[in-house]
Amino acid sequence: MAETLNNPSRYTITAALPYTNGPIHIGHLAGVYVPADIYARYLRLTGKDVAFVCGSDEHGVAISMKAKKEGVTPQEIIDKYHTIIKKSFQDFGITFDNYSRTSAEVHHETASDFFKKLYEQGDFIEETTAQLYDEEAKQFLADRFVIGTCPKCGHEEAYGDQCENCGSSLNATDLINPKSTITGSTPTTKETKHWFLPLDRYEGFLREWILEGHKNDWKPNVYGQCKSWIDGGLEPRAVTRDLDWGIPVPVEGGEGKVLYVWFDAPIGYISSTKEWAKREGKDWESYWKDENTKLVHFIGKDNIVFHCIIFPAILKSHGGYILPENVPANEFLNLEGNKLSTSKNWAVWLHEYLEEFPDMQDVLRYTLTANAPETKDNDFTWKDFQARNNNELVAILGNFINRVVVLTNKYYDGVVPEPSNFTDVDQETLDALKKYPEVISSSLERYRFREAAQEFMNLARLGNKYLADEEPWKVVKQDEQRVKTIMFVALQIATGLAVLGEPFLPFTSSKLKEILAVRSSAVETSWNDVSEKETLLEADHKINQSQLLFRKIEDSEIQTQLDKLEATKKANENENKAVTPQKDTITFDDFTKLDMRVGTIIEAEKMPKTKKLLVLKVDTGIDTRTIVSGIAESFKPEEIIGKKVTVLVNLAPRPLRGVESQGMILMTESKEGKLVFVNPDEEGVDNGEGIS
Ligand code: B3M
Ligand code: ZN
Repeated sequence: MAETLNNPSRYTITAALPYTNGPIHIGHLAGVYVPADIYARYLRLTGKDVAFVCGSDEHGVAISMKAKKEGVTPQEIIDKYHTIIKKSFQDFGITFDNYSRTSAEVHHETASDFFKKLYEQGDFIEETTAQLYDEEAKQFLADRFVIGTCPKCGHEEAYGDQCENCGSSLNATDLINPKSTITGSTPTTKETKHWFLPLDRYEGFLREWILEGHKNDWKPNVYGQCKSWIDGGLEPRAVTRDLDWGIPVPVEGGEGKVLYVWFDAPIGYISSTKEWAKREGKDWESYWKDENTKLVHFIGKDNIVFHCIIFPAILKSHGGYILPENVPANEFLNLEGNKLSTSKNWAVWLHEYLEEFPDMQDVLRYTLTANAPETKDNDFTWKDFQARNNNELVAILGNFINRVVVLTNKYYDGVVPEPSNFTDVDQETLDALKKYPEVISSSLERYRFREAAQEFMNLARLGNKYLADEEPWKVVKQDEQRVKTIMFVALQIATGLAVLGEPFLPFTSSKLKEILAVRSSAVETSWNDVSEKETLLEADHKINQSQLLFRKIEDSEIQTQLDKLEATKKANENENKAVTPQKDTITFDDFTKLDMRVGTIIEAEKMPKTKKLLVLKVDTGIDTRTIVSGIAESFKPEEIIGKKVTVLVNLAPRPLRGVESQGMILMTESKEGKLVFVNPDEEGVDNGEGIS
């Protein structure tokens, strides 16, 4: 029994349900989906019974806001992004057993049933309280409909339910200086009834289960966050909302209200499992109610409170469900030094990557794993992406496989040669190969995916070094028998790489199995076989021709991506550039008082001892007059002589540094902050012409 508990054979693996308010980007992949998929693939390879479930999170304010912004219905938004997200996951090789959506009937039913059960058990507090209200939009403000300063960390853009900066879970009324994100106005309050989950009642349970039970096996960042919430005092949390998008509150008095998205979304894991089990003829309950099943939630750090505190409290309250064994939340991935942002388009979008780098899923997967934000926030850079590809995948793994396959075909027509006596080095190399499954497993089982990927690459390094030291291409001239042994050993490593590489580089592993012609027998070559089987690839087995596993990535391809980001940055800057508010209205008479003429600059020189001023002589058509203009940082005097300009001629003269300025030249500013003339520089416009 103890053994089954520590080493269960059934796993329920969940990956955070992405909001369907935008496509998937590399931050989502690195934080959640790549590690979850590596883990699920690994478990399957070791013969475990796995349900790897996910789906679209289609409720909540994130969706309503996106719909408002695009001027369409929430349904249109979720349909659009659900399709994009589902397809990009598929094309990227994420092997969910089921990808559902929270708008599915099975989910509405499951979530409603959960709510009803807790309601009937008296597990909620029903209370009428004052909630933030936007008078203009005639709407209660919760969650992402309101931002304000986080009372815990001072972050100025905390949401009504959560601060993404410090991870705190908040009530909208906790926010300092709240602002409606719908109208920008400052909310008032209005009374409304809601159901609250009294988290304070779960403190004892949470302390024992997490603080005592998972001190050593949960990641320090996850454990630490949980500890600080529990120690900080848990408070009741509203689990219903006054919104029109979501799952209707299924109890009396709930009309016009919906379930809080974070009440229904985690239940989506259960609904997704139900959907899958029904399709596959399995029993969903064994994946959620059997004490021997291990439940693991893969999430990003901003979701910790919901998965470690709120959802477990709901499961516990309901009764009969298992609790997560682990919640290996990751930190955040940045992009080229800046926070990833869907709204600012600061991202590498998965569906775009797949188009721009076709058949290169594994390269992104590998880069995101090798540089995963496991213990701290990390940065994705295109240069690092290129280096990981060119220096590791191409130069180490690709190079080794290519040498083995090309030489085997060249020397033996692709037939695995019969080895003779193994030297010490051969034996050590074969022994080292046999250790890899355990080494990599040990990292994976502690959720150290970067380390695991590095160990995998070390096996390729071992192969490379072995070939470089043994030099079969040289030895072949003197000792053909010896070369057979060398190639035999190298082919064992290649096969080991094909099997152990599957979780990290599934597309490559599959190609490699094809090259080694072990596609069907590889089913039998399981993870553990790599250490247990005497021989992975028998003599006489015939392999296929080499295929390109990885190609070099050129500097120009990286530059294209950097240029794309640069353009995004520019576009964001322009958008953010504050436009000066319009001045007070003037009458038409006010306007006609301005006498503006076309003029030509005929002389220009710098005003001595100043940085900004030029002294100009301007032919205004009326006269030639002196105008002092603060444009010296944008123009050299000689550049502007002969230029046609617009001049305000009836401005009262004023002395500037002792020179009387008799008018003003109209200027504006370019995007880059350079002054430019408001310029009537057209053929045939005479000086003195009025502007009206
Ligand atoms: N929809 C993901 C997010 O915070 C959120 C996860 C739900 S998991 C149940 O972006
Ligand atoms: Zn905060």
